[in-house]
Amino acid sequence: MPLKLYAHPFSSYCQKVLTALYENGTPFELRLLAHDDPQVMAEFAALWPIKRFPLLVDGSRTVREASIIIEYLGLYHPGPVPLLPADARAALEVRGMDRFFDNYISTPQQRIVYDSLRPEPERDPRAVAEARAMLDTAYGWLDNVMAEREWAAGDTFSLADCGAAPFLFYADWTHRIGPAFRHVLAYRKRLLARPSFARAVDEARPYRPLFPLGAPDRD
Ligand SMILES: N[C@@H](CCC(=O)N[C@@H](CS)C(=O)NCC(=O)O)C(=O)O
Repeated sequence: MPLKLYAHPFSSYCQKVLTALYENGTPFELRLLAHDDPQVMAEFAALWPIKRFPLLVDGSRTVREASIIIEYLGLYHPGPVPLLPADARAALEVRGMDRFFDNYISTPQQRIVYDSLRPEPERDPRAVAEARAMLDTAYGWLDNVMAEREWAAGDTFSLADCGAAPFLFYADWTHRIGPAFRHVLAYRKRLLARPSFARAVDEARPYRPLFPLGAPDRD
């Protein structure tokens, strides 16, 4: 039975998992979450009432949360590119960077985008200002880290880079990464050149008009 991934190509968390799948050439069936396909939407809601995607189904097993899905793939469907080091101490650094990208790049980025989708009277300018400040702080911290590294956790592409790629991609669209953060900008460029992520970006191109803040004419 093929792996099934409930996902949407334009979603950052889905691109995180797609990047891991493409790194290893892992075959899977995409269950495209689209509002004009109520069957797939109903399947998804029944499997995961929290309704955050992506979601992986492997036979009778349902796997939630992008980072866990990537770790699961490494354990149950390993390919030529291990995305988590076998050494537990090295793995801790990868997981630490993975948490950084989820919590301090993606979370504030999503907050800004979700706020923009609300009707004007329901918007929260203070939360948006805090999210922008968090992104500036996170860019600054990451710039120091990436001054010394090729990939998020060192010399090897890992789980942390799978998340960094889409999160920095959309973070720059949402709250521009300024020229002062040159190591972050260079890292984002390396991520865009990585064939696995470049494929995810290409597959999502048709959906760019959906970006609520307006997709910039680059990347
Ligand atoms: N913690 C989840 C977050 C997933 C997430 O936020 N996915 C977004 C799409 S990028 C989503 O489900 N959005 C739908 C919504 O918020 O209703 C993970 O790591 O997989």
